[in-house]
Amino acid sequence: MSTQPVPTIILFHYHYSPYAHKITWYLQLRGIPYKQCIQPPMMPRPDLAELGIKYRRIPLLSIGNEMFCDTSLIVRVLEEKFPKGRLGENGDAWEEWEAWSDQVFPYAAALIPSNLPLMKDEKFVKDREDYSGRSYRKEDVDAGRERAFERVRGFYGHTEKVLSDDRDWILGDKMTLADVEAIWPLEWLTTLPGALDSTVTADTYPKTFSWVKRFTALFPASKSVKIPTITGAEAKDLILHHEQASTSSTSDTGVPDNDPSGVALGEEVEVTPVDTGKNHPQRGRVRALVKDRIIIEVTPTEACAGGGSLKVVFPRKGFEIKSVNTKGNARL
Ligand SMILES: N[C@@H](CCC(=O)N[C@@H](CS)C(=O)NCC(=O)O)C(=O)O
Repeated sequence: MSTQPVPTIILFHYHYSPYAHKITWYLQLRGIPYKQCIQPPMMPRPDLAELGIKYRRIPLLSIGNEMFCDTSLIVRVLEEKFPKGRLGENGDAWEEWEAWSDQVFPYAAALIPSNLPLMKDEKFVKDREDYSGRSYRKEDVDAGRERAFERVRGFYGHTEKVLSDDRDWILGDKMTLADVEAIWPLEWLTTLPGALDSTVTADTYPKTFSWVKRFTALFPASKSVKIPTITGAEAKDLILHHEQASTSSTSDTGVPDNDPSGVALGEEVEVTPVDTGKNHPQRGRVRALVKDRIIIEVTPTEACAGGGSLKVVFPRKGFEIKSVNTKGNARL
């Protein structure tokens, strides 16, 4: 029996996305080889559009010809595909931390100082309003800051309490997936000049700041980490490449009769996140609906020689699936 080659893994991200940090850290901690395709920090993202991807959030991760959306799914898929030495091996306590940091993020993002050059860029402001559905105008950001800060102090207080028995890591002596899941928004804030003030420092939350230091020390200096970077055209070619497509790993097809979505196999649908990025639904044909995943087939705008499509996979949690036809009829 021939050994199946490991399909190429490509991370689509930009360097200052804290959600992307969760995945780059995970990949590096696991020693999983991957390539990266760097994306602009705001829309449009032609590399993704070329692949037929309308979903706007970052990061995305492709494995072979499957594109996985949302970090909750990406982490689960990597844990499944690389089970030996997985970081979530000691039960599912990490899932609480995953939900916790999703809660932290909007408050952390509300602390991006309004005087940063990016926040004065009208294009960025509009882009983030489209993404978040909330105002990024200076006066609104400034007005919401203290309330957000109060919550953020509560989040640092929470980790401080958990670490108060002098444990090194969130679940005890060992660094686990819970640390990766919990740390990314807190670490991000410590790197954003002007986001925090003297109420959140290594003096006020010493255990948390030491934990962040301990965690980031696990990684070599970023300059010495050479992640191969590829262009959008190279990524497209790798994803749609015929042999790669045949190493497909999401073997599920089909839709159970009693699926609550009411959509059928092969039907054209739109998949949309329920929280942010709602203005960018992803279209495709239903290939499978399983307990925790939505798998649709997407045909790129101008496929490479030999044609090809890709499977785009979403978690069910946090996403809505709707038939395009039903939507069409509803509009009549
Ligand atoms: N639930 C999503 C959230 C991802 C997310 O919100 N990412 C931010 C970047 S940290 C984003 O997409 N911002 C808007 C953009 O870059 O288009 C996930 O876990 O992947």
